[in-house]
Amino acid sequence: MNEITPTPAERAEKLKGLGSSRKRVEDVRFTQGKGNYVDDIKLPGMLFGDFVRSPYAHARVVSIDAEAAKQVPGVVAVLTAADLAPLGLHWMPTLAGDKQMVLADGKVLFQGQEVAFVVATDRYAAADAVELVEVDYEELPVVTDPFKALEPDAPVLREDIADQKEGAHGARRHHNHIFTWEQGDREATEKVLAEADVVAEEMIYYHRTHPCPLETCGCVASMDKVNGKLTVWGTFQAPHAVRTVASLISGIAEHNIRIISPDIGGGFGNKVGVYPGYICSIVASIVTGKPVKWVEDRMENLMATAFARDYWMQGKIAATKDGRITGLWCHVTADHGGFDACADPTKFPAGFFNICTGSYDIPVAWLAVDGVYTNKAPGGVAYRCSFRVTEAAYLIERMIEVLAIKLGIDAAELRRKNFIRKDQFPYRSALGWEYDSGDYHTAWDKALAAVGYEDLRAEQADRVESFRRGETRKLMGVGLTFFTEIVGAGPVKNCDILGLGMFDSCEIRIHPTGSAIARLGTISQGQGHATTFAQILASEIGIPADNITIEEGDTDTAPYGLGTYGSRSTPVAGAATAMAGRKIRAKAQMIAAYLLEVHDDDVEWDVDRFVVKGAPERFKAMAEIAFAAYNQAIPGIEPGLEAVSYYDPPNMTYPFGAYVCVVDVDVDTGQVDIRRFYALDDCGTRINPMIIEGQVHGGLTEALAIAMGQEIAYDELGNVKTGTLMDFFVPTAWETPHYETDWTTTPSPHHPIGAKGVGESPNVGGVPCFSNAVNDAFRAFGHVHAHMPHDHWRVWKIAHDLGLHG
Ligand code: MCN
Ligand code: CUM
Repeated sequence: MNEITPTPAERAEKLKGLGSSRKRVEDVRFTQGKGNYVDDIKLPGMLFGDFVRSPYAHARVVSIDAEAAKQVPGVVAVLTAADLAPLGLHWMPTLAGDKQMVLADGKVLFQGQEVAFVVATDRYAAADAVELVEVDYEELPVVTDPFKALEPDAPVLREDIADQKEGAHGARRHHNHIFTWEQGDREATEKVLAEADVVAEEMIYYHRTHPCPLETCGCVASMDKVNGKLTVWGTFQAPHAVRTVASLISGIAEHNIRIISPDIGGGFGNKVGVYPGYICSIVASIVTGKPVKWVEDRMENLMATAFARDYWMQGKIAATKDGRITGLWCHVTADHGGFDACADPTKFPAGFFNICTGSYDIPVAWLAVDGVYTNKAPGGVAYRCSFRVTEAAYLIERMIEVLAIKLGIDAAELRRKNFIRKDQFPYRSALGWEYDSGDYHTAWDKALAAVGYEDLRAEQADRVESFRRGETRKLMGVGLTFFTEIVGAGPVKNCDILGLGMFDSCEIRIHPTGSAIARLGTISQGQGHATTFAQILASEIGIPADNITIEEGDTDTAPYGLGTYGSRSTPVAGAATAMAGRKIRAKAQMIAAYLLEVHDDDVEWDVDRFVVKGAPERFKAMAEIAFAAYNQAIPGIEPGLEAVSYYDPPNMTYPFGAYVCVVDVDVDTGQVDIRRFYALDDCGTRINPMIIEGQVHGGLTEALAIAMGQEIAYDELGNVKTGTLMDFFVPTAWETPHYETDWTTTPSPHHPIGAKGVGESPNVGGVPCFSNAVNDAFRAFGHVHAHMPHDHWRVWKIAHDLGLHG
């Protein structure tokens, strides 16, 4: 038989499908200044909004005098709660089932809270007028400590619900208490703890931090009073959900609302929430009949939009003498700030924190999370976190280290001993998850071999000896982490946001000449969806990725989807893309069979064509099939070649990773040098290795930031001490170390192409790894645990408290 040229492998390579390190198609625009961000949108007659914000963390608003502000030339309106109240818009629902003031209604609950909204013809006029709005405040006692907030005589923060005994997630036991969320078997766990050979206990605090994306949050709202249509361009990570919520809140019919997320300059979870700025801009546009733009500045972003973490986690872990873990107990005090505006699936008020048994086969566990109001900004969850998985991974990966110290067992060995084994998958955890697939031992051994683990420990021991002899002032730390992620929310049966099931979607249209457009319910904020989703399709339908346009973020054109966060795009929308592709292929098969004059079953798929079985020289390539779909009357087949898939995943995906970090710590300055960082990620089938590597680099750098210095800190009066980039650490190329990336591939058994998410993994695994490295450096001197962030001062303090400064 003649050899068919080009070969299937050559044809596959041309497609740039799965596994190709295809260059990011977005970058052609981005690197040439052709990105189109919210602030690039300029409409005729557009007005600008700016907020008057509270300087106090807790105060009564006695009066607001906007007369002087209104005299500023160009000022069109000054909105206060009193103006929004008749519309029922002075409060808005939060994603967590709570409600939040849009503009201060009688009191303020955190510094930076929105008090009044000034609208002017010019951004500068709006800012000038903000200065002239006179607000008379009466200060109230401030609570920034969640434990103090729960004391019996703590000030009442939320007067609107002070007497309400039931919250969105069950009973409230104190006026500042939001919910208690309990999982697992308390009795069995406490019995195991009581009878255990060894119990390690620690209070692990994951400090308050902030995603701080390069582009802050903002929108342009434009109400067209003639056709009754409201269009809002905004930095939205979930445009369809915003449309539905906007319709429900405003009463505007949903078909008359169009939400557009243009290019987004980083989201990291910060752009999931609904902020007062959006509501005020929409109202202002309706009132004035003009488009209204609102874009917050850096300080506003850091002070008032969704923060992350602020979790006080008390952990207890039980084990046998030889290091077999027998139980995990955890109680979390979760500081949610002034309103519970956390972004989690409805049934999970603490997100997927119950993944806190991690990668280990732990027979029993119990977990309770208490949500608490304080005088801090609302939000929570955001920041590359997969719904509190970051906190969960930090807890278990610190607790393993604490246990290893207590047992006197090597921490790598302790992990290996307790890993869920390959043959145990699918594995049901004590706190209720079903892990889809994993091969932890293989990944761990590969990671330890790659870094030369034994040698590192030997070197570390030598270093301690040299230190004791006074030959060096630098200690060496080896940070280990093995994490299991849970991404891809989620099965509609247990995951929804405000009642909207968390499926996702893809709609494909093949053009007559064999190129295509696919639209998805997700929205890229830098993840490279236009590049990678085209690759999934290229492999499914045999059209080169370069000939496929990917479009997201316009609710008038994209199919309904729940958006991009929780690394759900690949697990959910990626699956929808593959499934829609398969529908295209099924129809293409019928067309090909017709053209080849054989039965449907007599043709088979071969990379980019259907071939007659046993006669590969007889084929119809996808381009030819596409044209036929539009030019031939085929009996029993509609013209055209389009498909849509709404995909409800049967389960989440469980990516995992093995990270090792080596640091040198200067005992006298507290300076930590990252000598080496090795990251092995397993995200199942890899769509684009180069993009994965980019995601890992970015996530690790954010992890470095969080672990080593980034913090939203408050003083006792509730003043934000780190509200500018002077104080809030954002690493530059200078601080960022070299990363060594690696992988194993354990496909997800339920995902159509076996892919798991990866976007959040490096942050989930990175934070504990950096932190473990710093803590480990002092282990030889009796040190067990110190709170993050490990800035120079705190590291110096560890050394000081251990008496290492002589
Ligand atoms: N990918 C791949 N192969 C896989 C898994 C993923 O090639 N097996 C690719 C995807 O096709 C996609 C990227 O990696 O191009 C990330 O995919 P995924 O893990 O599905 O995550 P999402 O696309 O849903 O992105 C969300 C995730 C989250 S929740 C945060 S927070 C975060 C992150 O992505 N925010 C980011 N990475 C970010 N990267 C940038 N540049 N900007 C942000 O705001
Ligand atoms: Cu939790 S940050 Mo991401 O889910 O957008």
